[in-house]
Amino acid sequence: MTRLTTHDIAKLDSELTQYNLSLIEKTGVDLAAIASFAAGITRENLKQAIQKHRAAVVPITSGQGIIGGFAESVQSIIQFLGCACFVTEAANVAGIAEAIDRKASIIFAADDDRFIAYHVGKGSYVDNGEATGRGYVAALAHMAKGLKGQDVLVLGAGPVGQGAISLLKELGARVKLFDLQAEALKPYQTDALVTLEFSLSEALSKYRFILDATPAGGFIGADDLQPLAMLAAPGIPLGLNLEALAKFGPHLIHDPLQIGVATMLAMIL
Ligand code: 2YC
Repeated sequence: MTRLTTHDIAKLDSELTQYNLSLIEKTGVDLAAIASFAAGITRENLKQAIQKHRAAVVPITSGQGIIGGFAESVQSIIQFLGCACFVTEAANVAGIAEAIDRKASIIFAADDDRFIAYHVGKGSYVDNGEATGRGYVAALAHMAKGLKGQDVLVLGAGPVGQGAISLLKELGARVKLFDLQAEALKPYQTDALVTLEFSLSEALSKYRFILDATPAGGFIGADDLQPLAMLAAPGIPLGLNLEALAKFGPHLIHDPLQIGVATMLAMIL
């Protein structure tokens, strides 16, 4: 999993309103609608369920340690959706105890390997990878005005790609999957709803709708894509190079945390 830097999320909090407006411009719907669609609930359900919850974000110092601004960015996205949320003073296990003492019903926490939202009452959790994949497919589906029967190229069969494939199948899309590692493709070799692609350049030119769930940066050029291509790219760094970004920006969904965190909240409620 790619590790965010403080720079990646520097202005996230103060720019959430304009980020949401850009989502509406590209997809026709806002962050709450995208997250609820990905979670299989209505936007109204989400807004109502949120009222009953209080979320905590617990900073975790293990591994490469705390990312400056990470917990606060997660908190701002949760609050933006109308959910009460606090960042614990303490980190790690002390932070979990503090979250429970302060009556948090949902606990968000990330180390270098996993980022989860844990529902204290149900004892269940949602993983950021799955939520991000589903959230980005929800955004792509709205931008494309529906993906039923459409070919969609998924780059990367990791947790994000797997989450994306699960919602694409639910939507009746025809999934085309590319991954550099044959090992990652194994689970899909016998999946009738998924066609495997073995040439990246061929696949990029063949399909209009693309979900880039790879951690590779700058490998997609403007000439690699169809003129009307639409892309949802949760991967950090961005797979599009600067020339491709300039040309396809108006039809590109890409953010460091927003859609993934919003969808985690919608899925865990
Ligand atoms: O500040 C903290 O609590 C750190 N332990 C957070 C580490 C997050 C590492 N994961 C990532 O940077 C990416 C994010 C995009 C979400 C999933 N992986």
